[in-house]
Amino acid sequence: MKLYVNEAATTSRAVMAFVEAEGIDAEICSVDLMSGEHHQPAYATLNPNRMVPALVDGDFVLTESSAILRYLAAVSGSSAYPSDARERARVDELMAWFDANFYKDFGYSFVYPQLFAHHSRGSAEADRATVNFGRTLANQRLAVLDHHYLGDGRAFLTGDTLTIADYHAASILSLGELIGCSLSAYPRVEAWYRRVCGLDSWTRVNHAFMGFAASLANQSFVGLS
Ligand SMILES: N[C@@H](CCC(=O)N[C@@H](CS)C(=O)NCC(=O)O)C(=O)O
Repeated sequence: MKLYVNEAATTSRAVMAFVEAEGIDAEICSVDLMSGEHHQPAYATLNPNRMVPALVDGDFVLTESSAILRYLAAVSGSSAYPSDARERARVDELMAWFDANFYKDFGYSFVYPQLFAHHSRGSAEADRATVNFGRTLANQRLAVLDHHYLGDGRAFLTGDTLTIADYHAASILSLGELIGCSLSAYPRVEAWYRRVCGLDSWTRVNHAFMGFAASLANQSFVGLS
């Protein structure tokens, strides 16, 4: 199996941490997003969306990090994607929520427009409006995560055991590290996030990302409050 990733990229890190934690035999193939390697035919043929990650298992090519996590959990028989229908549905619910709601607002409207020129909405005014809109929605989402999904003080997103939803979600939330985002208004979210960050597998795959975050530490960004 070959797993195409960028070591600092959000959705790549979730899959890499899971592969590392489960000891899954996958060759990690690095794709350089900064030089545009994902736009070159070799990679763009594999994933016409020109995004990482992508998994190649023989003649089977799979994109979308959440689908890759589910596939890897299935082929490795990992209990991190439970077989019980309701437990599995809860994991799917959280992954869908993070993909469709949280990543859109927190990542694409709040964090990315502050960092990357290709996420600009075309003018400084439009960028400011986007970031303000994203901040409002990100705070609403974090409040739901804090009070509802994690509201009973559970250790992980769907209960007391770690699942692929935790890898997926923590990698998206970790984007806040790039803009020095404080989670202090959301203590259950912060405690859960720190718990995932404390996993050996997480620490091992996040060196490049934390280096990137450190390189931005002197810049000022719009925060959550
Ligand atoms: N929904 C996709 C999103 C993948 C994604 O956003 N990948 C980013 C890195 S985190 C990427 O490849 N970006 C390339 C670019 O922005 O040009 C997934 O979960 O795999």
